[in-house]
Amino acid sequence: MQRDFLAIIFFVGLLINCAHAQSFTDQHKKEMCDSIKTAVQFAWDSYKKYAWGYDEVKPISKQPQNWYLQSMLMTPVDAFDTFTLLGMKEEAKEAKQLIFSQLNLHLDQSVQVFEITIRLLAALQTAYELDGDKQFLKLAEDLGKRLMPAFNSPTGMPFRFVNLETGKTNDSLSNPAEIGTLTLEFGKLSQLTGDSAYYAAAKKASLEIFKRRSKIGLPGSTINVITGEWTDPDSHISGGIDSYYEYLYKAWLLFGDEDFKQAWDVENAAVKKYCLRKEKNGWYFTHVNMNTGKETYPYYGALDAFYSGTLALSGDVASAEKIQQGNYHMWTHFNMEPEVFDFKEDTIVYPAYPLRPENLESCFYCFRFTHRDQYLWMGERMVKDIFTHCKTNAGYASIKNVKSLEQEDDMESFFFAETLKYAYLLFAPEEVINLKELVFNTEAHPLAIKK
Ligand code: DMJ
Repeated sequence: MQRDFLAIIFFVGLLINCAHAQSFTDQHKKEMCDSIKTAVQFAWDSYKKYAWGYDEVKPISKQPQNWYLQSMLMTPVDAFDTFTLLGMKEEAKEAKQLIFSQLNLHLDQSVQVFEITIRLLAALQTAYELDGDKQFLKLAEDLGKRLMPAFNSPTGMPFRFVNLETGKTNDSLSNPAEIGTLTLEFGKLSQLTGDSAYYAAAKKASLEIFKRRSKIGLPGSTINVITGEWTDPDSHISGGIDSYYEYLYKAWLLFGDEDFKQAWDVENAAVKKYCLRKEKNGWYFTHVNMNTGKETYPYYGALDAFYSGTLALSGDVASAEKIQQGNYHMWTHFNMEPEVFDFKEDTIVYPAYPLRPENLESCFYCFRFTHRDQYLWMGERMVKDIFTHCKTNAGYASIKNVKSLEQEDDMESFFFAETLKYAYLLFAPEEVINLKELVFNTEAHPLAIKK
């Protein structure tokens, strides 16, 4: 009798579980969207209260902070299109007024070309395409012109830093991501202004990396933009190389440029041949020597998680799903995902979680291309973990250590631009974003595909 009773309880439990795994109701999706909007609102209110006019708010000490000597309004510029897509009109208006009244590009300071391009140049162009106000385009063009001297190297690959007032460049040791992640933004600027020089410079830079791939097809981690020599042969898909791959495919999507499609096909095949590892918890990418293909470290991390999304977008949904399985394991195995982990030992190598978006980004793409509710459940778990562990009295904090869940006094602008945007889009009605009509840059700013 007792055994029958236990069997019934087990069976009912199983049914509830299955139902849970299968259906995610519209009401539930709406609740998720509402809770994400509330989070955006709360984080923005903190910025307004404690850091108005600065780059970012520090969410624990409630202090403002700038990247450089003067503010470049990182948070409001990066966040504007998130407000717009989420239908937060008042917040979009506040950010727009702040940008138009205070964004000053006459800066006699050296800035990082990659970061300023993916966050500001892209965001200003998206703002123009979404909002239609020409002032956004004027700012984007001004910024693009000021960044252009960066490409004045013997190889055409940009220096890492450029002074926005004088055009003086510095730091010749760069990497494929910082060199190859400019094509969408500079290409869009060419489309919007009619000046082809922007796209030509960024395209050349990216293809200079491609040209220098090893015999087995892989790039290294560090390259000298003056000599064109690799100075670090470690090859992987992580930070420093990641968005070089992402932009090969996306430049093809946005501009229909065959050169990029060919480069993507070659690079993606090499990465899958030499770096992909099929493990029991999912698929991961490892680090190898670019010349021999020999494994250096079986390390994978939060940044690497983007590749699943790019593969789904490129049509390889089967691989994307296996990689996303690995991404989710990386998230759930340690409270939240660590920056780097050893996927063979299942141990943490670097324990921080700085509010990164890539895992949610790939979850979004996997959902869009499969419509499997499992990705909504995955996303819900990640979003809830962020809300539970990262919330402070003044926004959302990075995590110093995912084991102890100790917080760190930092809220990067990509939390607004990417993490919260992909989280929202995962649950939102699909009409909000049509993937056939736009391409997200690496900071999640959607750029329109020209018909
Ligand atoms: C963002 O600035 C971009 O996604 C970039 O490509 C990688 N790092 C952050 C988010 O993690």
